[in-house]
Amino acid sequence: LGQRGCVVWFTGLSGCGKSTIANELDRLLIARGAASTLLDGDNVRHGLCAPPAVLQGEHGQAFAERFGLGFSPTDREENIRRIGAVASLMAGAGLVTLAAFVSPYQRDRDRVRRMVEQDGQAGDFLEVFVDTPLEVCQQRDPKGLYKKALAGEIAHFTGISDPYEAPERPEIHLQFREGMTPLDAAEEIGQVMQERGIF
Ligand code: GGZ
Repeated sequence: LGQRGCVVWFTGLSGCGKSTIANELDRLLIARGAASTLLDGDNVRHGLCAPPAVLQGEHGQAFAERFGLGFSPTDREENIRRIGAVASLMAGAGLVTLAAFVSPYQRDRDRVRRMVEQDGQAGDFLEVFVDTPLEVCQQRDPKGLYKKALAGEIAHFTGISDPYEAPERPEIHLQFREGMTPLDAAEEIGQVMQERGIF
């Protein structure tokens, strides 16, 4: 490939825009000629972190849900650990690896950072804080999850009944501005990457 990989780690509340921005950045980087790839909740929780197929087949969905990863602190920790390990491998293979997960705990994000930084091949780790106010996320509510969480139908919902630990020192802090598009945000990240000589 002749390109050095890296991990760009997006964190923020459900509905903050991290997945949409990561998708825009992915396209922007590919247009620049980078080999870029994207991991997000939609593809990972149904694949890498889904319950084993054997459980689903033999015992039905309820049983599978019991053994797949949920949203307790330890399940989130394991979810982020697996994703971090995969992201680190991808980056080590030279890919610009974009990962968009709520990842609400600083400790879990720091663990991924160390994993990437200690892997001599993986390259830089950039933490991107998509800092969209809870009220805005709640208003967007694209999947109706906030409504359900507020009605008590979803337990451990980040921002409602579960904590979100804002990054202490993110490389990139995307503060919400009225009228800011996902493309604007992606370009801002692309700019920082260029300045740092990443791509
Ligand atoms: C937070 C939840 C929850 C709970 C389901 N808390 O907007 P979405 O729908 O697409 O993004 C959220 C996604 C979170 O999965 P992650 O793998 O990113 O979480 S973590 O990094 O914390 O492991 C949301 C949906 O799944 N979702 N229940 N209780 N988000």
